[in-house]
Amino acid sequence: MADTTAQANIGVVGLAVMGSNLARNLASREGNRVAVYNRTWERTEGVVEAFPDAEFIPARTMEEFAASLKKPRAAIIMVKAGRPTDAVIEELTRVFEPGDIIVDGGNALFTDTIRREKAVRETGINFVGAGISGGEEGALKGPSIMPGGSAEAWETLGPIFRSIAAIAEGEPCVTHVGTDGAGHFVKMIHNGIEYADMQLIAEAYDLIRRGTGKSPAEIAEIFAEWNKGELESYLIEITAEVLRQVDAETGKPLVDVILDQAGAKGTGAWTVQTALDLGIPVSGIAEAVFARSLSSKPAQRAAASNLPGPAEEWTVDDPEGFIEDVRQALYASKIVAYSQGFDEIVAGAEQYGWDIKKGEIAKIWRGGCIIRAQFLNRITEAYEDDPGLVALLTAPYFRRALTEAEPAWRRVVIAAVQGGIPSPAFSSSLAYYDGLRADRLPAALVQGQRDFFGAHTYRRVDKEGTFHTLWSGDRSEVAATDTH
Ligand code: NBP
Repeated sequence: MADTTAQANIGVVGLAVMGSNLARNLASREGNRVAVYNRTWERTEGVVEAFPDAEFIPARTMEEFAASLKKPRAAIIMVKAGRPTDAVIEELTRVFEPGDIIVDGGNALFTDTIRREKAVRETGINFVGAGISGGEEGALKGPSIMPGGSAEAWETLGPIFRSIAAIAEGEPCVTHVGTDGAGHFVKMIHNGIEYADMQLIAEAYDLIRRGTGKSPAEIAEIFAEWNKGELESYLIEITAEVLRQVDAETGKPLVDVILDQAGAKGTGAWTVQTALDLGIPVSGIAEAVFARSLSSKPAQRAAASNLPGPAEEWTVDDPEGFIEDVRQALYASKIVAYSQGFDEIVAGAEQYGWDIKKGEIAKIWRGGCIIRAQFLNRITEAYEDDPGLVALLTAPYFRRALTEAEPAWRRVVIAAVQGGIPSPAFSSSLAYYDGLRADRLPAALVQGQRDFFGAHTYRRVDKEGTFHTLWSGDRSEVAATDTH
């Protein structure tokens, strides 16, 4: 294909809010020249006119777009996930050549990315699924980028992505995550952890408000204070901002005017669905997804609203002590949520054959993305100290943190139960912690039940083999049979 006009080293297809911001970010970095294409020309024209300094190279057709790109061509697709992505991939494969690179920067399901990579690879073109986190602002100023795909594609894309990624402690928040769907898989887990983190913060706020009677503005100050310590993170920071906000119309705290029905775009549900398939208990993330679902059932909530709760009005005796307990419970539950998320990364990497460096993932989440936090450095250190760590929460730093928080964590869950305050993420995280550290679990009884009704067999603690008991008839005559 003729490329006599080729000048751009990178192209962006799809110029809605994410695509145009990413294109502007790319154009603002030295060494980049950006070609842009959008299905509807008016949108392209609008973006080019609005940002003349970016010196975009606009294209009216895909052929023009391909001709404006230097070889190997590289284009980032930022269109609506799903069929639009497939449509654009089809058009690009028509005008691109072997060795060129198509990047899907949208929020694709990782199994779609695996499918697309396989299909595109057959044409000789590289396909890269890149998770991009940080919303509109991240796209413009520096996102956290989680690219999958081939090592060959990474050679071209690495310097470009490094030029636009967020910088955390001097390092760009991007790394080659692994082949095919690895990048979108890790982005999915990022979003799942984000759901858990947000739900935990919301529960902390609710407990403090209902337990101490403090106003949202007063609780905002508590979060601002917490943001100076080990909980320091973007989500804690914006929580303080949200709680401070006053509704211009009514003068009430805005949080009291917002309808309490949480929405979701689906990536949390994907994380949980995938975890179920992989057999990984991500209970903190699952409870967060379910809590949003429960909130969005107004008819059921109305019907249940007069069911009984605790007889007495619940308040705490020592508000300051309780607030500190909630802080510790939040930190402990957050450690559980991240530990579970990393368990899912390990299981996914094993299932799909990805060599994912866990410490690197924690590093690239330190800036640009929604779960950015100092805390992630501790995760990187834990995996650097012990790459084979079997459960993140057992690393020495987290073990110490959990040991310190454990009594407060229990007090908070007890208080929540007594007060009738729903705290599904706090309590399920504590249940997970207790389950993991238990010497014996009632799973033994479950195995007995399974063997009783379905002859599913069981293993014994005192010898090798699988066994089935003849349960029927006189229970005293049951016999164990070694089925080997
Ligand atoms: P949207 O998801 O709203 O998609 C709009 C873009 O898709 C427009 O450029 C539109 O072109 C194009 N498009 C559609 Br719709 N159907 C098309 C088709 N059949 N062929 C070609 N183009 C088509 O844009 P966005 O909010 O900027 O998000 C872009 C991607 O980034 C999505 O995958 C999203 O999930 C992901 N993402 C978004 C955020 C965020 O905070 N918004 C964060 C992280 C990732 P048109 O102008 O011709 O209609």
